[in-house]
Amino acid sequence: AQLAQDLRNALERSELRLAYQPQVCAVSGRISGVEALLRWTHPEHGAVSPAEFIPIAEAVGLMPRLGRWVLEQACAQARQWPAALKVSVNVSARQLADAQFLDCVQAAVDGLQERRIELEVTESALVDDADAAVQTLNRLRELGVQLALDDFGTGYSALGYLRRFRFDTLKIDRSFVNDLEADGEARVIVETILAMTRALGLVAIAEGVETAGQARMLRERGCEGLQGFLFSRPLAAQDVLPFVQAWE
Ligand code: G
Ligand code: G
Ligand code: MN
Ligand code: NA
Repeated sequence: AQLAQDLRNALERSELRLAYQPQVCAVSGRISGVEALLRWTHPEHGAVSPAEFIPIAEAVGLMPRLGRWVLEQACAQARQWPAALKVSVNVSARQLADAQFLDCVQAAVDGLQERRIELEVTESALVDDADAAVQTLNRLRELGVQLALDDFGTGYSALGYLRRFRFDTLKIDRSFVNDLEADGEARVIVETILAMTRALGLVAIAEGVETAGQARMLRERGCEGLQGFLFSRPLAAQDVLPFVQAWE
């Protein structure tokens, strides 16, 4: 309860910021985009993970406001960066279901190039009311944003959603990437996900790439996008352009 109260104040007190984790295109070798990741530095507890405070924000009704701040912040930041850099933003289940969400996205992406912003949704965001979710995703597509299915492989019915809605990007959950070198089954699963991704005309991005061995295996198997600590940790906004320039 105290954390919920603190979170209410966090926005005004500038305790929240976005970090941006680079994504590498295995084909061109370039940085193709960044994923915005919310960070909260609590005045007493220090860093609190979004995995901890986002469920709280949702439970106490703070998510619409927090989510809007994230979107606006990420889009404002995108305007400062080259148009070739895609900016991905995570969207929670509650946000997707929120009546104001579409207007909020429309306002945030105003003036930005089509497909410059990508929204990442998890399967759990789609389960409650799949029909409504698919309708929202279609509207979002009309607004010119790209759509990614996040944490792929960890939910219950991802394949069903792939049939009902054409995502642009499929993000392979880091649990599979993590086991890639040691575990033949993880390898088969990743290969199957990549084959399906290709057949459906989607782009795959592997998350949580930590070793050169994982990156090589993913590249050899035709995984187009790579993201993880091997390339970069999430960066402060001002460090993104220097990183991209040093990379090239
Ligand atoms: O960055 P980190 O590994 O601590 O993120 C933990 C979880 O929080 C991840 O599942 C990530 O998708 C989620 N997350 C990070 N930033 C945001 C955000 O801005 N909005 C939402 N809804 N989830 C986020
Ligand atoms: O659920 P989502 O995929 O949005 O979560 C992204 C989270 O994964 C971020 O919080 C980020 O800090 C974390 N992350 C990014 N790269 C790596 C990595 O290479 N290893 C691990 N363990 N976590 C990572
Ligand atoms: Mn994500
Ligand atoms: Na993920």
